[in-house]
Amino acid sequence: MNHPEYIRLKGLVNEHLLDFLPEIDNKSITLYDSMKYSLTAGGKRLRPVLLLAACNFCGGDERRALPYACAVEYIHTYSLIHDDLPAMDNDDLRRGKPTNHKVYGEAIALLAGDGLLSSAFEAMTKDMFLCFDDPAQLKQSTRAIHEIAKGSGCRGMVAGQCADLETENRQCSREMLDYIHINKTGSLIISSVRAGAYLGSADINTLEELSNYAEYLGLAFQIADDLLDVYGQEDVMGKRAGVDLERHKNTYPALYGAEASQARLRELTAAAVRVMEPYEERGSFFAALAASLAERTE
Ligand code: GRG
Repeated sequence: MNHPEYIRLKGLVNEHLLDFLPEIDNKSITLYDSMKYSLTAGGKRLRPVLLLAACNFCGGDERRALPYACAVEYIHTYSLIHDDLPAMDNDDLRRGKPTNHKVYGEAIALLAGDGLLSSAFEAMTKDMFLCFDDPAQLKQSTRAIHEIAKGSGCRGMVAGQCADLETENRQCSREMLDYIHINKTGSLIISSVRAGAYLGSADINTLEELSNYAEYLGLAFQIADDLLDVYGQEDVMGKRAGVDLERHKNTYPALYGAEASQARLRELTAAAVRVMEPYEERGSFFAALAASLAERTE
């Protein structure tokens, strides 16, 4: 996305992405290198940008939210490393580079994912220690961490991934497909927005509206990803195209066809834009981000 605010927030995340990793002993240098390899391989940084933007939208301080933003990118990167492993999607290319296990081997790739996941919680709880004397901030911080734990775990991303693997090679219902998409992809996106809103001390109505926006965006994002797998260019995506079809994955285009998937994508992004319309200029970044998703696949 070319929106100046997206570029600015993405730049901030890239600049500070390694700052919140724990200091690692020299003897674990391979672990650190493999974590760093995947973190710095590129990526859109969508989830951390959303977290920072939601915090700003609610009047919070984006600098305070940075460890949380980087933490969600650690979690996202861990999920990609594990997803690429032979036991899951068995991919050779990610973010335009050889996947982690192709460079470091399967065992180290597993550990790099584990290391990134726990580093995320170390980074966020380290920030939480700094708020012990400020009950309001401590409350925001606890809520944000709980939100991210929930969205990335067995009530969110991990559950979605499990359902995705279990339904491979057999046709699943439309309800199940939505369950997979909403959990595997949507939940970390939703959690990122909600965590940012908590860190910005959102009131209940704003939290609700941002959550609605993120729900539309999360599902739209996965439908766009499904469509790109069929019609996207490998050099732009940084990964192999046509993989979903090869693996008999349940996707929107497979179940509904390309045209209906594109229509559903447009419906969802339009709904996300509508949620932000009453906020006028203040909501314009979120609206533009949602609109750009539909354009990505046209
Ligand atoms: C292994 C627990 C576990 C979960 C894996 C994220 C995920 C769940 C699997 C990756 C496979 C995939 C294509 C999932 C759909 C979500 C998605 C579109 C991921 C890619 O996110 P982007 O496009 O990637 O934001 P970048 O590289 O830009 O960060």
